[in-house]
Amino acid sequence: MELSIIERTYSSWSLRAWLAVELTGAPCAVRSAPKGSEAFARLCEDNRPALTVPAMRFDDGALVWESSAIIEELAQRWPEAGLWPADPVARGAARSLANEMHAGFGALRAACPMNLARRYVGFEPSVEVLEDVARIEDLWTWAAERFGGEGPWLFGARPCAADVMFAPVIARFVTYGLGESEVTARLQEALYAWGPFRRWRAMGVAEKRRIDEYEFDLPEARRFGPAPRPARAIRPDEGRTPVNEACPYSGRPVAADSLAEIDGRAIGFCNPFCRDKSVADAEAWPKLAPLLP
Ligand SMILES: N[C@@H](CCC(=O)N[C@@H](CS)C(=O)NCC(=O)O)C(=O)O
Repeated sequence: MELSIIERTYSSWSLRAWLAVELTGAPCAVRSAPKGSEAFARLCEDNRPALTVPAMRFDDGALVWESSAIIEELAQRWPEAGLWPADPVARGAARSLANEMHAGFGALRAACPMNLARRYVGFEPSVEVLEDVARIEDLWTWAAERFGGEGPWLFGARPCAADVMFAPVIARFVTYGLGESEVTARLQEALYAWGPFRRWRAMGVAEKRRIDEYEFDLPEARRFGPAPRPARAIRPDEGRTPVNEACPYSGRPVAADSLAEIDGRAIGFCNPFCRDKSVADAEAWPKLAPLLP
């Protein structure tokens, strides 16, 4: 499978599809292109008639775009993954929440673009945004009380497609300081500690792309979520020797320009992207864990 996306820090629809793929556990290549670039135009041409990302090319050649369609297709192809709750009553509710998200909340989406790199202080939401926030919190509390049990997710102990649909909204609430319900706080903790989300966020940092139209000139609070291990990229002229010879992700030889110091230990990777996603959040990567001090 190949999933086409744009910048991870900003692309909320791409994030939804990626998280849904992660729920299936199926291997999936990612093709990423910067928004507005020639590479993005080529990607769209290859995915015709899809005009947007995410777009998924399945192994049998099926092309599926629109995040909700991708999620449905994944749910049908991997029924054992439980993308939707098994209980029909809970499933009906989960589908309703997910679809209301896909079709709605335009004021929130327009005024508060997803930006996983920021946590602003002093953002002043409009009345329309606050109405969206109130409706979302009402939906979350309603679902969590009826179907969530001990949580932490909307429909229980593990995330489902409804949580995936709302993941970028949960992140917006963190970025812009929105929401005040107990369920909101619970979902925020759960999302920012969830491995697939942490990895996506770390790769967004490693992409080092900034889209000015999605940035605000506001002060920022401390980063939300589990604190990453102290880490930095090592310059080639530092002459450090890594503890490993093969990249923990690809198995390819370590490259001289792709070393990182993580918790004081020099670890090597096969390219700068692998290095930088590890520096951003070392504990998000199961394959890196055996090399960490
Ligand atoms: N309704 C679509 C929305 C997809 C969408 O708007 N994707 C954005 C990226 S998050 C996009 O492809 N933008 C193209 C562009 O900005 O040129 C879905 O659910 O997948």
